[in-house]
Amino acid sequence: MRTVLLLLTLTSFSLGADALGGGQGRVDGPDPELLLDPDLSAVFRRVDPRFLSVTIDASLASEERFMLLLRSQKIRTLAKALSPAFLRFGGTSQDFMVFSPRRSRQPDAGLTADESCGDMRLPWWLESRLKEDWALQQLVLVKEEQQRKYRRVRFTELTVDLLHSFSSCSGLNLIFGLNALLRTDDNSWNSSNARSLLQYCESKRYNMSWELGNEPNSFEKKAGIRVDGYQLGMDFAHLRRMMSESELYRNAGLYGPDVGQPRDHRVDLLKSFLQSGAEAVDACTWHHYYVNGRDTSLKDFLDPGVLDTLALKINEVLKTVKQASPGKPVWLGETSSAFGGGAAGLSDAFVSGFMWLDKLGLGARLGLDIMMRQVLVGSGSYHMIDDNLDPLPDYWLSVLYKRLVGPEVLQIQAVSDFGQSKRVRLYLHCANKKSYTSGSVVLISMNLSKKAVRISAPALVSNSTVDAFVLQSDRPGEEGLSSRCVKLNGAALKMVDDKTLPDLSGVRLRPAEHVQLPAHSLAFFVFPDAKAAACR
Ligand SMILES: *[C@@H]1O[C@H](CO)[C@@H](O)[C@H](O)[C@H]1NC(C)=O
Ligand SMILES: *[C@@H]1O[C@H](CO)[C@@H](O)[C@H](O)[C@H]1NC(C)=O
Ligand SMILES: *[C@@H]1O[C@H](CO)[C@@H](O)[C@H](O)[C@H]1NC(C)=O
Ligand SMILES: CC(=O)N[C@H]1CO[C@H](CO)[C@@H](O)[C@@H]1O
Repeated sequence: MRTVLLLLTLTSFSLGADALGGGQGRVDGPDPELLLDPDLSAVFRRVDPRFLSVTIDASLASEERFMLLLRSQKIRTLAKALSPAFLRFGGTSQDFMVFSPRRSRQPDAGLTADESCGDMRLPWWLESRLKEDWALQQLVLVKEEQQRKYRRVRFTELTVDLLHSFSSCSGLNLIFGLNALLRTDDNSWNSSNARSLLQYCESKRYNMSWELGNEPNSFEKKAGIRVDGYQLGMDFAHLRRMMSESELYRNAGLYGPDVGQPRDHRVDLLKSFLQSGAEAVDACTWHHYYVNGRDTSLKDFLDPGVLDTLALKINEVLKTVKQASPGKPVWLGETSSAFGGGAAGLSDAFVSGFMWLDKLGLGARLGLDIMMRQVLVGSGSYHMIDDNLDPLPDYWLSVLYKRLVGPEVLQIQAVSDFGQSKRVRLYLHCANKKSYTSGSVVLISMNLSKKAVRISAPALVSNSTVDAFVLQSDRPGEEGLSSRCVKLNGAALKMVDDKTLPDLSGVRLRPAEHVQLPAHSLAFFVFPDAKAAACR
């Protein structure tokens, strides 16, 4: 069985709709069809098992005490469920941060990093105080960003200690973004501060990897300093030499240049960076946002045309890297829906999931190896965990993705006779072997439209059970799209307590039943009996 035809029938037929909370009236006339042609015989491409990764914006260290939020029991529970993944600490403020060690180890009540992963965490009163203060701090940060006035931020051992203990206790691999705007008189990178940070981290045996500079294409706008790509590549080579002198960091990862998405002169910057820096980096990183958070709308978030713009950007970056440095992995080093901190009411709402899930599907299929989501927690409204440290819809979507989706991407073609398939978006992977037996596949699907869709997949479904995981807003209609609460198969998702996630199991549909994709929904359909040769 090399290729199996799947039949997607788009109707309002409502069998199974109760279980999934969908279901609309019947319509007359012939049903439009979408024919799917998956290739289950071979792996099309393979991504890193940490494909879905996350970031924490360096602005969390704008006052060092906010880093203590990373000791919250709730954040640790939530982060652990995303392992394996990278945790990137970086962003605009990284290029204004200077390591200023305290050296002395005076115990400053509450202001020390716990090295163990045990139960002792942040006292509740301190957590609630920090959450309140952080909400105010964000207003200050937004203002600074608007005026492009960035303060130099000094950080001590505490920031790295907390980052390291948070990431290692949660099973995440830490990437620390170094300041590239410390320059010498001849405009090369002044590495002396980074050297002292690396020495400290080595003395603590912290296993971590590194980056240098964030969005160098806008250094001039942010700091009045112009650094061309070729010089930046030389700076990376310098950092790589420094790392190779360290026993611990000799084989550690170095990623860059974290350039903004292709536009204006950015591709030239990337090209000249690769001339001098390609050999120094283990992966070439760039950033992507679909829209500007200040002037976007609900319509953009559901617009297949907007989602499709990502493919052009990915292909342009892949082509550039392939020419200069064939075989070099390409990563999205920072990415989300809307730049400028996100769009409140959209980036933090159910509707954000369409951009996030489509990005995960498209990125894996087109050739990216890692995607780092801006942000896990902290700045802006594109966070996965809100300011009260409660998970938002994109968090739940990410946890399900981690549990269900394996790194093997399979090919799936869609042929329609009605030319409207852009609003139903589909991707196919092997199912995650930690959750399902080998041979299982998972269909990732989205319906951006208002009406319900029936998926009838004879070859896979009629002889196989299906585990359905359908995510919908807790409220119907347009209004539901901006909800911050999401339902899985009809039940609202909520932590049981600070240490426990809710049950995230699917609805098992019997063979021969049809699976259903309600309006405005995101879904994973796992076919445990698919016996896909590619997934054995
Ligand atoms: C160190 O971190 C890297 C990822 O950054 C990981 O692959 C490796 O297994 C880690 N090594 C140890 C000894 O934990
Ligand atoms: C680099 O920075 C350090 C610390 O600010 C300073 O002492 C040193 O002179 C600088 N080196 C160069 C070459 O500019
Ligand atoms: C599905 O099951 C039917 C009846 O058991 C069988 O005739 C058919 O060949 C099976 N199809 C596939 C694709 O395995
Ligand atoms: C299908 C689609 O494009 N999304 C669909 C989801 O709901 C209804 C189903 O037909 C369609 O009109 C939309 O096209």
